[in-house]
Amino acid sequence: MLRGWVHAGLVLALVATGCGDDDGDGEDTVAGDAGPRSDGGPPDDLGLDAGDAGEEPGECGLAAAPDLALENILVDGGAFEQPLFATTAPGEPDVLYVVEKPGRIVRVVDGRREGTFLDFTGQTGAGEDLATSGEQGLLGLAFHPDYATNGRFFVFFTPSSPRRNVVAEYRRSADPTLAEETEVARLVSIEDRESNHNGGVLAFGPDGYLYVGTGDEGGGGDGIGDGSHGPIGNAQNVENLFGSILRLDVDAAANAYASPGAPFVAGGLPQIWAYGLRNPWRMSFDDATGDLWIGDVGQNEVEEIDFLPAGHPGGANFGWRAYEGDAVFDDALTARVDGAGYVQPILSVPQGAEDLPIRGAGSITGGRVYRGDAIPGLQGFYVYSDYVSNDVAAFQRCDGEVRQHARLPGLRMAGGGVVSIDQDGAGELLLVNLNQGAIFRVVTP
Ligand SMILES: [Ca+2]
Ligand SMILES: [Ca+2]
Repeated sequence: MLRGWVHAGLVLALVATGCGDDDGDGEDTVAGDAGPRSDGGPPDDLGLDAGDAGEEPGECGLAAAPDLALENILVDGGAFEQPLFATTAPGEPDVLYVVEKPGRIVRVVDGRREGTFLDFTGQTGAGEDLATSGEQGLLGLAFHPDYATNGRFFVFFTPSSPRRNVVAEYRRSADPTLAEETEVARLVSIEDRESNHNGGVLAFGPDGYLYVGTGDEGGGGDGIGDGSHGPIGNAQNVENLFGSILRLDVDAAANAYASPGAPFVAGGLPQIWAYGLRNPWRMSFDDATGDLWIGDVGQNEVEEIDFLPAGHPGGANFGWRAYEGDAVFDDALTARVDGAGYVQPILSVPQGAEDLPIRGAGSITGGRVYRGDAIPGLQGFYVYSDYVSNDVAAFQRCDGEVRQHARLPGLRMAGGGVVSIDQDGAGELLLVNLNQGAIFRVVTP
């Protein structure tokens, strides 16, 4: 069966990826109605009008996506070792920092690997061994908005023995091409019984807070089969940090890094900004609007993209494990979730379907809204992909809905492998391909 093939293929393909479902148990089948819900529209319970953020006048002009092509960022035939993410640091627009899963951050200058900025391949800066199998390793990186002057940056990684999901602060050394080896502070440390679903994405929001994506701990079905994640699963439980978007004030160590205005100060943990996520492997802020986009990897049926407008008051519930994309997964929890700030996906992508812009989806890679200058026709498009698919696609959000949704054939990647859609110092898009050990810039042909 196609779905079984996709799932089995995913288990094999994800030996070295940080996303997707590798529980492989095959038992956590979808319960209840898998039919479509009334999705595609804006969340209607946010206390905000759908059109009040994220849409400048004229963005509903709905031009079709332009023709595009790929250009390897390395000009010397070099490669990366299991690259997961690329970004730039404030004040250094011409330097790319690339996260390699085995435990390195490497600097790329003028299309060449210049050297290793931070190295966890021996031990972390706190003297731990790094777990690197499967979805574990050095997963995320975010530079402080004032990095140019304060040298502060943050990493997400998975130490072993005992396994944890950690967010820690590091600093640039006196030599700007090297980080200090010693950890400065540990902001988050979550004990984690399962090697998969570790989230791993970090991003500073326009409010200056650090946002962190965490997975539902792992296994499959958020523990629905054996109750190991509690009666409502980890993602719906706001008394633990799993399955959430955390929002941290990196200067508030005395308050567990909780940010002012956090939605769960009472009746939950103050670091949680949003919850109900399975494995938010990628999220990004729209540089022009401040809107938040999240890609959440599905179980056996549906991948999803989630959207929160800038200015959202917090507390959004994205539905897992009651819902998997637009399908019911655990019908015992739907009534509870429907009454708790449920925000439906802006886009649901059925796994394995061949008649969609992303064909054969199995592990979505949330992307970002293009705000660069080099490709005017792509302005305002949200570009995303899927680790298992060979396709990259884009759409515009117009009147709260998905419009001009189309495959970008020039960006097709035989063998799949896109794990991140990032940007360089000029705002041009970068596609990080784990399978190829390569990063490509999106250009016009
Ligand atoms: Ca885990
Ligand atoms: Ca939780």
